Amino acid sequence: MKGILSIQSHVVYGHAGNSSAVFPMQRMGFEVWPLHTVQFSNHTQYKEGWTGKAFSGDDISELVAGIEGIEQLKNCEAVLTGYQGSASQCLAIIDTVKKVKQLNPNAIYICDPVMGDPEKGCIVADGIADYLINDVMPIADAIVPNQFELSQFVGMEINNLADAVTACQKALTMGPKMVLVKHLHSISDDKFTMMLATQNGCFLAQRPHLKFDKQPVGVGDLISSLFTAGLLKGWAPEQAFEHAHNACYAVLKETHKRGEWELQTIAAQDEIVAPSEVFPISTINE
Ligand code: PXL
Repeated sequence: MKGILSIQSHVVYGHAGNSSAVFPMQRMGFEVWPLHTVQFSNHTQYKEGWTGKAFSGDDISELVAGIEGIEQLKNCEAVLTGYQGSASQCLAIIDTVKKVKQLNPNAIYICDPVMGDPEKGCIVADGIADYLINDVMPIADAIVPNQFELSQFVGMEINNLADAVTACQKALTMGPKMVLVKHLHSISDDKFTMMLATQNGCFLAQRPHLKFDKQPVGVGDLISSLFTAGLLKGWAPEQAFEHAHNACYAVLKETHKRGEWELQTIAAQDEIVAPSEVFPISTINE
């Protein structure tokens, strides 16, 4: 049975990491093999804190070896990674991606390089960012960074649209064939902006900024999962990008309407498949 190996965090309560990403991919029709990097009570942005633990790099390798043992790893069509619990897990991910690609040369690797944002309370263990930049992002087919993560990867500041295009083009020379910037905050205050860069050019998607008392968490994990599912449907990257953008907005609208902080992926499930509000993407002419 073919499937998507999704290596991310698990939260018992709410939606972040695999707890944000798995259901949308299932709802879009895919078998998902969730492999958890941490098991926390809730995401790390609750001011009350959280409980739980990170797994080790060996825990990941052991589970992947088990799937290989039942001769299913060759059926892995995509590896998707997000929030990592320890630097040693990055090494296990590199081994996993290599092994999957050996067994299935058509498999793709999508990397959401979660580096953390201490100001927001997104806490990521020390050493992870270095591994992501130097070892993990270069072997990905697609990366899904935010503006900060992209600027760390390519080693340049991003202050406007032209910088963002330059940074994406540089990233395309460093290994990945697709760069989806899940949030470009320096482009506009009143619109939420995402960018896609491939060898076909650069594309922009913009949607209204919904005002939340507290910004929902796990939105990036949702976007990378929707993009992965779209690519596996065989859609062109631009189409997968536009769908991810529209479906993400639909989930945010439902979350906003209900006055919730945790993403309302279950309530918005039909919109994940067929978003009712569509924001056509535009091509950026350089
Ligand atoms: O969405 C990023 C993320 C993933 N997993 C966990 C988190 C966060 C962000 O705070 O806490 C556990």
